[in-house]
Amino acid sequence: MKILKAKYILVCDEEFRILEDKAILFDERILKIGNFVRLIENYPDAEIFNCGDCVAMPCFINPHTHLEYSANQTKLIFGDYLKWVNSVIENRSELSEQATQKLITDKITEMMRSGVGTIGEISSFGVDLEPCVKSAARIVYFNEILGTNEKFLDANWANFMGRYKKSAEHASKRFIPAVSVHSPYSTHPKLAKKVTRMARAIKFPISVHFLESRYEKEWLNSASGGFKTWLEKFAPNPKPFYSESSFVQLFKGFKTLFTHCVFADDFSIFDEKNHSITHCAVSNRMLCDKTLDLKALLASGICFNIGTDGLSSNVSLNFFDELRANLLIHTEFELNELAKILLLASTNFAAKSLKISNGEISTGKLADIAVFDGFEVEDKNEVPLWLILRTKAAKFMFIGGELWR
Ligand code: MCF
Ligand code: FE
Repeated sequence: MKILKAKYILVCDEEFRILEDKAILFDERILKIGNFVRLIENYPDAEIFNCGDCVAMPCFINPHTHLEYSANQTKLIFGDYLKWVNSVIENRSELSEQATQKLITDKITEMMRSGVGTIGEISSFGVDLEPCVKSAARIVYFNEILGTNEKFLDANWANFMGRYKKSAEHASKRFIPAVSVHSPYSTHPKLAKKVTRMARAIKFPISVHFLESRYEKEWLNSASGGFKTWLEKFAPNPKPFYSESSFVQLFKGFKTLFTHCVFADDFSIFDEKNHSITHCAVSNRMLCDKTLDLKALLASGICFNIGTDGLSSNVSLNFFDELRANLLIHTEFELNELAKILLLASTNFAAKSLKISNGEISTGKLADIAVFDGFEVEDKNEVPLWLILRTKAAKFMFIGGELWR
């Protein structure tokens, strides 16, 4: 057992409680929260971490990364989705070859140093499997499927199943195999339906990219625009496979993370119980000219979380860089209020989206706890904002109660 004392504990419950000068007793899970001295008296054998000046909170959950694209620096074209996706097709094999095990491991470590304890990795090729399995982080490993040409669907499925089965051999408390349907424009309904049949049996979460660009919206709603000519490269006479709502309907009743949704204008199409939106603010700024309507999303009651996306559409996997970008982009919110919302989305809400019992400092939850350097504040309600503005790295973390530094 361990006891951690902190100046401030951000509980990250729905009320966003902030505890002052309290301590947490935990092993793999959180056992008690209370008075430091009393906990030491009652549990004399516990290992003590007295971080009197520090801030403790649940580790961040980054539900959407593409580690296989970590070698990208300036190869991929930013500024326009169509130019970007063409540059991905041109460079993806070279980039995945350059994504060595060491590079991917270093990127996971970089994320963890910024307080991330759980990573949702979108795996397109499987080269990220070993570093993810070996990592000390909790990983939800989303094997991606895509393909539009009828001729190659069997081959696409076989390739996907090969990767999925390999990942399933490593399933553990820390490593959760799952699936990702790339997007409505890139994935034939025959493949998407097969995946949902599988998901029904295995009950893993699904991740999809959705409504990320104007091109996608135009394609789904009027079968025209830049995507038409682009998709002709892959299959003759392309037609949209879905409408916005028929695509969402495919995942009705399944725990699904819809990444981006920048061009969603009606959040009521989502299933409130099972669906969540993953917001990747920097990636959206890099690839299109609009950001998610966070106010409308909050009003809709659909759960949301914060992702960095990969270095394919970002320049940093440090979670604090992403949080700071969110603070700057979403000028429609009062700053301190937004800081709280962002921390909650990155912990409690993300845990709910992925169905993992962490993301909150409460009895019974997994002891995934990040500890950050403290600072002086007049009022404890300023802690969320200053934490995001001032922090680059965690001091140390516990994942499932095990110390990581
Ligand atoms: O999330 C960003 C932008 N949107 C879509 N896809 C990707 C992103 N970063 C990497 N990707 C990958 C995706 O997994 O790029 C490919 C897919 O394998 C694009 S489709 C040829
Ligand atoms: Fe992505």
